[in-house]
Amino acid sequence: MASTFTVFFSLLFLLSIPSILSHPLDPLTPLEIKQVTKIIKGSRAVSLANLTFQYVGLDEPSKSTILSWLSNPTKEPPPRQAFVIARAYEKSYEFVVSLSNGSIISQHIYNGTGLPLLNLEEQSAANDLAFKYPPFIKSIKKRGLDIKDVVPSVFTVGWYGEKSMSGRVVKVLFFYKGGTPNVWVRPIEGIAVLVDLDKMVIAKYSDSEVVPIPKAEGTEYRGSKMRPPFAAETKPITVVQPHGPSFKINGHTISWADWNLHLAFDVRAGLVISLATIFDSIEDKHRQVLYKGHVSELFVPYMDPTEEWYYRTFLDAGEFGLGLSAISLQQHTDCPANAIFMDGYHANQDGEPVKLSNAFCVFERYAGDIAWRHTESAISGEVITEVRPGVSLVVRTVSTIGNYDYIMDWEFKKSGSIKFGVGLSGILEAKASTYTHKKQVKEDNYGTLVTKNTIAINHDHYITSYLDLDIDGEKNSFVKGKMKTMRTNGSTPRKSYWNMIRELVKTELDARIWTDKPIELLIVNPNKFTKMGNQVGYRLVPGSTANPLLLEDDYPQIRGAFSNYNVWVTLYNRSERWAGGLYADRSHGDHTLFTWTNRNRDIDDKDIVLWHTIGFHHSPSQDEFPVMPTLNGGFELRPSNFFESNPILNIRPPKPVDLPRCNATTP
Ligand SMILES: *[C@@H]1O[C@H](CO)[C@@H](O)[C@H](O)[C@H]1NC(C)=O
Ligand SMILES: *[C@@H]1O[C@H](CO)[C@@H](O)[C@H](O)[C@H]1NC(C)=O
Ligand SMILES: *[C@@H]1O[C@H](CO)[C@@H](O)[C@H](O)[C@H]1NC(C)=O
Ligand SMILES: *[C@@H]1O[C@H](CO)[C@@H](O)[C@H](O)[C@H]1NC(C)=O
Ligand SMILES: *[C@@H]1O[C@H](CO)[C@@H](O)[C@H](O)[C@H]1NC(C)=O
Ligand SMILES: *[C@@H]1O[C@H](CO)[C@@H](O)[C@H](O)[C@H]1NC(C)=O
Ligand SMILES: [Cu+2]
Repeated sequence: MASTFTVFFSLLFLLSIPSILSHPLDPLTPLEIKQVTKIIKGSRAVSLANLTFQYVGLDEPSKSTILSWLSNPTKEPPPRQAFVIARAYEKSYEFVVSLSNGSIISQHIYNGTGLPLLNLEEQSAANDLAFKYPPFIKSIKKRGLDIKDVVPSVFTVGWYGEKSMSGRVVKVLFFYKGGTPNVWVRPIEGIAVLVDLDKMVIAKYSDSEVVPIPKAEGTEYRGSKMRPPFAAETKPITVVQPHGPSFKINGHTISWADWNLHLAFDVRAGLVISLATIFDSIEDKHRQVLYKGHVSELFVPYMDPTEEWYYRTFLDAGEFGLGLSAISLQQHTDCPANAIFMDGYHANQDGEPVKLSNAFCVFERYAGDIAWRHTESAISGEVITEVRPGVSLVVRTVSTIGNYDYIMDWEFKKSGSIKFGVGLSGILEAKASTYTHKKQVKEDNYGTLVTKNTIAINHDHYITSYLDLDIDGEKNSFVKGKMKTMRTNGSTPRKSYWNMIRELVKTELDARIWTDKPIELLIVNPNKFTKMGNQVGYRLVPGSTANPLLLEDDYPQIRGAFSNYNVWVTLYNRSERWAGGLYADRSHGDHTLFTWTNRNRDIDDKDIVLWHTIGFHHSPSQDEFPVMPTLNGGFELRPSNFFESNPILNIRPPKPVDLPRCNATTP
C-alpha cells in the first residue's frame, strides 16, 4: 500500500515538472493542490475519514529567497511548499508540505483561540440540517410559509467573553424567496439554528418570535423583470483597443508601461499583488515599490444588540474568505470589453482543486481622464497647450459575501501611483418589523425603515489593507509630517501660514495614527536621497476614515481592534499578515495588529509594513433599497521625491490613430 502510494506520488511529481518553470509566488496549481492532499492523507497524521480542509495555499519562500531568485531568475526557483489548515477531531491542524519531495515539513495542532476559515461544503451541510429537523418544519408551517421557498444562510457568531472555546458553531438563519430572488430583505425573524460544524449537528434550536415577513413587492432587481417607468437611458459606450492591450501577461506576471507586477489568488485574501516595480528611465532600472499588497481583513459589525442580531460582527476575510467568496467576473459588465481574465483555484473540503474561472480581470482604464496638462496663455502671441491622457492598468476582483458585494481594484498609474479602490454594493442586511411608517417607531430600532416592515440595520465596514512597501529595498522608515499653523511676527501683513514639521517615527506605538487631522505620511528609504537631497519615498493619500464607535472593551471591537487606528506600521514578520489573526472565526482578539504592535518594535531603517483601513459608518437609506448603488472608497500610494522629476513628462503626446471615431453629433 505504502509503496504503491510512493510510486503514484513520484508520478505526480514528474507530471508537475512544468510548474518548476513557474514563478515562486504563483498560487498552487490544481495539480499541486492534489499533491498536497495526497501527501497529507498519506501521512496518516490524522484519521483520513475525519479530515476537512479549511485553508490550502502557497507557503511563500522567505523574502530573502525570493529576492535572491529574482536577481537571477534563470536559476532553479526555490522549492514549492504549501500551508494547510485542516480540521479533525475538533482540532485545527497546521501543515507545511514540501511539493518538491513530498514530505511534511511541519505539522502541529493549533491550540490557541480562534478558528479557521469556513469551507463552502460545511456551510452547505449546515444549511441543510434544519430541513430534516421536525421542530423547524413546524415553525415554518406555523408561519404559513412554503418550506420550498425558505433559503438558509450561515452566520458566524463572534465571541462574547467566553473563557473556553465552546465549539466551532455558527448560526443558520432563514430568508424567504416566494416571488423574489431578493431574500436578504425578507428575513424569517425569530428562527435560529445553532450548528456545531465539527459534529455537523444542530446544537440548539430556537423559535423566539413571529414577525411577518416583508412583502416581495418592490424587492426585485433583475433587469428581465423590470417594468416601466425606466430610468433615463444613455447610448452604448465601450473602450476599443484595435491593436490589443498594451500589457503582457506571462503566467501570473504582468508588465504594462513601466510597471511589472505579480498577481496571485489566495482563498483568504482574494487578490494578492506582489513585487510591483517601476522602471525609472533616469536611473535606467526597475525600482522596487510594493513587495506585497492585499486586503488583510474586512470587519463588519452590525449595531443591533437584540437576540438574533447582536452577534453579527463579521471578520469576512478570516471567516468566509475573500477568495472563497470571489465570483466569476463577466465581460462588458463586471469588467470592460478590453479586459483579460485570469482563473483562481482553491481546495474544497476534501482537498480537491476547484476552479473559479474569471476570478480577476486585468484591463487598461481610459475614462477620458487627464494625466497632466497645462495651457499657457501668458506669453503674448502664442498659446501653448499640452495634455496627456490618463490611461492606467486595473486589476479587479469582486467578492460577494452573502448579501454584500465588494468590488476591489488595484490601479497602477504611469506616474508611479498605486490606487486601491473598493466599491460596496449588493443588498442591505435587513430586519423584519411591524412598522410601516417612521412615525410609529417609538423605541430605538437600530436602523432605517427602508420600505414597509423592513429596517436596514446600521453597521460599519472596515477594509484593512496589508501594504508591504519596500521603497528601493527592504530597509525603510516611516515619516509623519504634521502641518502646523505658524503665526508670523508682524513683519508681514499675513498673520499665519502652515509649515510641514516632519518627524521620523521610531516605534510601532508611535506609528498608530488617525488621518483625520492634516498629516502627511511617508514610507521612505532612509538611505537614499534625490540629487536635491530629498528622501526618496511614497506617500499614503488616505481613504475614507471612520473612527470606531463601539467601546474599546466591547467584544467585537477587541476582535476588530485593528480598526482602533486607520494607519499602523509594523516590523515585517512573515506570520503577521492577517490584521484580525490567522484564526479569525470566534477569535478573542489576542492575535491582532493591536496586540503585535504592543511589543513596540523598532521600525526605523527596518523592513516595515504599512497597514491602512478604509472605513465607512453605514446608516442605510431608502435610496439603497432594494439593491445598493455602489459606494466607493479608496486610497493612493503616490511617489514622493521618488523620481527626480515628473516621470511622465516625457510621455509622448497621443498620435491621431485609426480608431473608429465616436462622432459627437447633435441628435
Ligand atoms: C470520524 O470518522 C468516523 C468514520 O467516518 C466516524 O465514525 C466518527 O464518528 C468520526 N469522528 C468524529 C469525531 O467526527
Ligand atoms: C524536502 O524539501 C524541503 C523543501 O521544500 C526541505 O526543507 C526538506 O528538508 C526536504 N526533506 C527531505 C526529507 O528531503
Ligand atoms: C498548547 O500547545 C502548547 C505547545 O504546543 C502546550 O505547551 C500547551 O500546554 C497546549 N495547551 C493546551 C490547552 O492544550
Ligand atoms: C520677523 O520674521 C522675519 C522673517 O522670518 C525676519 O526677517 C525678521 O527679522 C523678524 N522680525 C522680528 C522682529 O523678529
Ligand atoms: C513573528 O510573529 C509571530 C506572531 O505574532 C510571533 O509569534 C513571533 O514571535 C514573531 N517573530 C519575531 C522574530 O518577532
Ligand atoms: C466620423 O467623422 C469622420 C470625420 O469627421 C468621418 O470620416 C466618419 O465617417 C464619421 N463616422 C461616423 C460613424 O459617422
Ligand atoms: Cu454597508
